[in-house]
Amino acid sequence: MRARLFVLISVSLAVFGTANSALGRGIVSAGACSSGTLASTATYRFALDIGPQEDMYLASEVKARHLKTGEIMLGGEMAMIGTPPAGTRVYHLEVHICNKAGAVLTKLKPTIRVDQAMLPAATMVGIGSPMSDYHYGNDIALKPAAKITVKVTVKGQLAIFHTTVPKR
Ligand SMILES: [Cu+2]
Repeated sequence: MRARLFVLISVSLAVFGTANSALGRGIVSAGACSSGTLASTATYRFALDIGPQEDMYLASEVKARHLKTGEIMLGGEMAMIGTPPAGTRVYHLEVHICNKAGAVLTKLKPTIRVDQAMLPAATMVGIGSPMSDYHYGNDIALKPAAKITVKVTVKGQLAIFHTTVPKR
């Protein structure tokens, strides 16, 4: 969902197309850390988004199968959820991390905790999205409409989000 939104917003960025060369430094984008649930720390800005489950693929699969939707896994591991526990649904939780100027930061090693449970922070970008969609997160089973606390730590800086899981 978010990925598609970024395709619309960032068409001009996508035209540059130099996705890989943009890795490892800040990628300026108008909106990456300004929509969703926001938080900031001394040197970072964060945007948390919880949406529907996403299909995640390796870059090689995306190329070989000409996939147009889902997300490319750039690092880390996909959470294997199987059948979600009773009363929960599988969502996709993603955190965009920017510097104070709003440039998306890649290759950080954040820890993400959802109500104290660790969520493996894989790195991803939506298929067809510019690198400004780069984010950290994973699929996770959550209770629809539940109030949750998400804590993201980067280089000793803690951002705390209080948010509500979407109903669906
Ligand atoms: Cu993702």
